[in-house]
Parts: sequence; structure tokens; C-alpha cells
Amino acid sequence: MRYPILITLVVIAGGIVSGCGSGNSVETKKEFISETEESVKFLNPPLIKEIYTADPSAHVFDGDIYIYPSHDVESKVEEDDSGAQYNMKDYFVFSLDSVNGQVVNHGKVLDVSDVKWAKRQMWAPDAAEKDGKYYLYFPAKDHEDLFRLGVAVSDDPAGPFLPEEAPMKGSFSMDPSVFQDDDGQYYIYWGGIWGGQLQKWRTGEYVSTGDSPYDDEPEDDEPAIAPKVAMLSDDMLQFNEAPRDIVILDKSGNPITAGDHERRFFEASWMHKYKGTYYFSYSTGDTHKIVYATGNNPYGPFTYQGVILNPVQGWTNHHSIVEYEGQWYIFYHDTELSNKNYLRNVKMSPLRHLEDGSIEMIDPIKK
Ligand code: FUB
Repeated sequence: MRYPILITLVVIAGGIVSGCGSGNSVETKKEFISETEESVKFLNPPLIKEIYTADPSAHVFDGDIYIYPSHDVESKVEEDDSGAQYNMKDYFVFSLDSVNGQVVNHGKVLDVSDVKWAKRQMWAPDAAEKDGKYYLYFPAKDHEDLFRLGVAVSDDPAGPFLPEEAPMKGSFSMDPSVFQDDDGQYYIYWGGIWGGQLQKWRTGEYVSTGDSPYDDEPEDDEPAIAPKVAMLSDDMLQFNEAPRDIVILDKSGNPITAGDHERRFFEASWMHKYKGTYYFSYSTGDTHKIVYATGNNPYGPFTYQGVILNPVQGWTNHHSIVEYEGQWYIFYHDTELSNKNYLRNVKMSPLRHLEDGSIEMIDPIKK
């Protein structure tokens, strides 16, 4: 397959649409690479080529690496500020039995038509294992067009997954990810601003003062919107407590502010633990980076540390971090195969924790 050979540095001042919004009414001007130039070399090749995949959540189950991605499709839905063009309808599961092994496609494991409460937009999922059962956590818009979090259950990491009748009680927004601490307790992290609707839940209820996803954000000098965390119930199907805010601080101990687009939380929460430290990583959205903050417990607060993954090709950046046979890896996506923001492909790369506890920054594009 051949792709247009040009590089386009797109200024986000209007009309460029992300997974979770567009820049239409946003003042910030940031560049991202939307198409491939001949001189550009990608650090890693796509793992999956037969369908478009994004937002890869990777886990090691039964000694194999399982990948739970979004399944991007061309859906003819018009692009809008809330990311309607990310109109995914189902989930597929993939696995590898070694790092350079063949990727096995286990096929479709859940379809939106099987989920009573869900209407559209099956965005970034994650999975967890407990006592031999596997749980797929996924966001979708309900029949009132509000994002909720759902759970589906299987006896096999490769699915298929049977969805619960209703979304998780009290759930809202999107991008769930589940972390198991060393004591066996599970925590769910989630949220995403703009098209992910998190800014409209600031009071604990859905309050929308306008149709734009950019309404309802704090002022630039106020603390940024916080991602959420809750302990999971023993049966893995519900929150075991009221959602808590994750506070992200700068190194002086001040909350990262809403106007600090280089560092504030946008979407794509992920938690991993290394040598007793909790690493909370996330996407900065309109500045296109995966960054991280560290803390000494699963709830935080977390102190901002730096960039893990520089911008990929395409608007969205979304990742997971997993240890496999003593080596850490980051799974992420870009748009190498399609040159379209909403048709992405999953990749993986080794990730290194340095002696001082920091993470070595990865540049996914070699210029
Ligand atoms: O795939 C749809 C959305 O795009 C995800 O939920 C976001 O994290 C972004 O990658």
C-alpha cells in the first residue's frame, strides 16, 4: 500500500478533530504530524495491519501478552468537536506468545448491539483478571449520549465477553484502566476532557452550559480537571467507593493548572508500579504527549515528572505500560497506515526506568 508522501504540520486553531474533541473554539495552537513524509522513520512498525486498532491496553495473562484495543472504523459520520467520527462499534482481542512473535487475532469479542445500555462510540477499553475470570472494561455513550463505563465478563482472556445489563453504577466519562496492586486490591482509573465529557461532571452531576466540549472547563489559572479513581468491588463489577479526584502536582507542590496544556491531564489514564513507586501516566491531548506523575499510593497525589512518549503521527496519543519477562514495554498507536486521525494502528516499544526512577523519553518518530 502507498501513502501520500508529505509531512503536514497542522496548526490546531480550528477544524482538526481529535478522539475527544477538536480545536474549533480553542485558543491554543499546537502542531501535530498528520501525514508521513518520506524522510520520516517510525521507531516501530504497526503490530496489526488487517484492521485499524488504537488505545492498546496490554496485559500478561497465562504467560502471553494480550492486547485490548479500540477498533477504529471508517463510519461516514461527520467529524465534529466531540469526536463523533471515532464511531467504534465493537472490540477485538489480540495476543502474542513472545515479543517478536506472531500477533494472533482472536476476533470480535463484544459488539455494541449486545450491550443494552450502550448506543455508540466504544472507545478505549482495558481488561483485568481475577480468580480465573477476565473482565473487559469499556466506555460507550448511553441512550442519552452520556459516556458511561461498562463491564463484560469471560472465562478466557481472548473472550468473547458477556456484558452486564447496566453500566457501572455512578460511572461517567471514558478511558477506564484497571490496576492491581501488590496486595491484590484492584483500582479503576478513568476520565477524559472535551469529547470525553469529564469537564461536565465537575459538580458530581452532568452539567452542560453549552453544546461545545470546551464549555465548562475551569479558568486557566484554576486547578486542572482531575482524572478519577475508585477501588473496585470484590466481584470487579462496581466501584467500591465514591470516585475520588487524582491530584497532579508540580514539583513545588502546586496543582497543575487548567491552562498548562503541556502537563495537564486530558485522557488515557494508566497506572503501573515500579520498585514500590506508583506511576500515573496520561495523555496531554492537544499537546499530544504521554506524560507521567509519581506517588506513594494508588490514590495520589502524584507529582508531575516528565514526558514518556513524544507526539506520534496523528492527533491522539494513548498508551499502556506492561512488564513482560523482566522487560517493560509501552504500547501506543499512530496513524502510519492510514494518515487519518481516526484510523489508527497499534505499536509497541521497549520502555526503560532509569536508576533515579525516571522514565527514559521515547521519540516515536525519527526525523
Ligand atoms: O479512541 C477514542 C479516543 O481517542 C480514546 O478514548 C482516547 O483516549 C483517544 O485515543
